[in-house]
Amino acid sequence: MTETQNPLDVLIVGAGFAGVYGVHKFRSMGFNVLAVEAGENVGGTWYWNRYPGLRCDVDSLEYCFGFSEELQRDWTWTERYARQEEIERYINYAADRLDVRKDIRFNARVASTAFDEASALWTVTLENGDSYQSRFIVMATGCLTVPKTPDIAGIGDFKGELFHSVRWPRQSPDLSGKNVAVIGTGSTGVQMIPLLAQQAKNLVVVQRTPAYCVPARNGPWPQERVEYWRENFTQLRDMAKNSRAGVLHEYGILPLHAIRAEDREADLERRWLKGGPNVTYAFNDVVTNKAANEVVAEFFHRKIRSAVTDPATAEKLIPSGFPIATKRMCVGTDYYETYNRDNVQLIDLRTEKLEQIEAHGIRTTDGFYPVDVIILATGYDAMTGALLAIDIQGRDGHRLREDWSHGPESYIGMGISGYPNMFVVTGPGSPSVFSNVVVSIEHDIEWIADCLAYMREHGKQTIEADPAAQDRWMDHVDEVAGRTLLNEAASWYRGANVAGKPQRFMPYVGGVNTYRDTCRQIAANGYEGFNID
Ligand code: N01
Repeated sequence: MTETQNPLDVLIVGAGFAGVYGVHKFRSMGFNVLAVEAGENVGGTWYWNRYPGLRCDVDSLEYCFGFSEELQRDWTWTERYARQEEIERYINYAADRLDVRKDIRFNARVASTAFDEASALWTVTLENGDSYQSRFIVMATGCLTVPKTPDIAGIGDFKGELFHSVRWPRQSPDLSGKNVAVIGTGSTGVQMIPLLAQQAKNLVVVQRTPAYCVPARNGPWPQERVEYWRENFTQLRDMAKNSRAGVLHEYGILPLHAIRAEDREADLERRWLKGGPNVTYAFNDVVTNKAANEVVAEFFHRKIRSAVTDPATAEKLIPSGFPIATKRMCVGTDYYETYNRDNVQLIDLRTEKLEQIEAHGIRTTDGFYPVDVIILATGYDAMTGALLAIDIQGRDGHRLREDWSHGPESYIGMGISGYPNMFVVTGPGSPSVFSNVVVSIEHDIEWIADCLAYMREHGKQTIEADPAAQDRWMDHVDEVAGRTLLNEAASWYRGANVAGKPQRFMPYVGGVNTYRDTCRQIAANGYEGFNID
């Protein structure tokens, strides 16, 4: 590490995609920058998560940095959906090429940050007591960082091995010959279940809410596809930036009613065969119109019934009670087919109650399932978990834990009233998890960089979201979510998966394209909605 100057210009919390790019970007502008990272290496979620089957559910050609022609040109993705190892290798490659490690302190978890009015500096204190002062802080703490551990009766009495997917051991445990249980059937469960079923003697899946899963149809990239992307990367990336989700999905342009029934079915089938989430974009009103939503949901239900041999098991796997695509779609390989295996059992908590975990298994109202290993695929305290894990103290005694006790509030996801000179990357109130998050990360880092340049150029000390602008923005965030069916699901997007967490739809769903235009306009108007001194 290079010697740290005190105070720093910018301190970044986290060294995932956002932290790595942030160090590079701000440093290249002549700022003194340091990133502090809890892990022992770069990667963020791709450093911590390493469970069997983990892949990214965005095409690898799109899930990468776009700011550097060189980085892009010299890297070759091998598969449509990259495995964790490949993404981790990629971010290490980027960190090496950008030479950012010397400005990252690893094994350093931030405990608190506090803003001092008199000096207009932030003090950032690590868990080991070390502290730094910095003019600006950039929270690059990630949306899916803090694991959620379920409060299930008896879990502490279990005598076998217990793993959370987010803290999977580096030395992957050998599950052969063992009775394994997985709790949770979100994206994580869906990815690991088919592989665990191949390894374990028996696999018990504990399902509280069935998942809608699209087939990944993963495979090696054809050489010509890789070359096409290499040659046209800038244009393709620009198209993604100007799209609804920051990804080159095949966005349907017509609503359900404008398409003949037989054409709908044929298009859904074509999209299903192509793989990936495209099937949920067949009509432009899938998440706004109940009738359109039901057509897609029914299509999935038929697919589940045809994939699963036992009709009773198929019924247990069919989601109910929430519109399709209002919880994050899962992308899997042989997920439903896995339930045709003799060594896989499904506990559907809609019909069978989980009574408790005992020393050597799981007891439900229907019986006892002996298990040696329990894997929690129970998700995250998403979007706010990592921020609120830090005691963030702003101006005039503002404390983020208190200010957000009714749910997160921000101005364009990046600024928070009461917290001058603090920026959040992919924060609640921005498209974040409702987009290709790498595209959103790049946007936010670049927007913050422009803002820092503006402050320097104009000799300004502090920038802070105006409370009225923040209120208006949050009303808009609520309003665009309210135009959709998204509030009808108890999803982690709304904080519904964590007991006691205030429920408010957190990502901005007005579109990546619209959001980028808004942020551009705000900057062009001299950072309208921010108070600058
Ligand atoms: O977490 P989840 P995840 N008893 O919250 C269940 C991203 N991701 O880690 O739905 C029993 O989605 C819970 O049930 P319910 C992606 O954005 C991406 O799977 O709350 N069950 C649910 O089934 C994703 O959406 C990739 O009723 C309990 C499951 O656990 C996000 O991360 C890969 C329970 C948790 O599902 C989170 O996914 C993996 C309890 N007490 C993840 N508590 C990529 O491919 C919870 N559950 C990039």
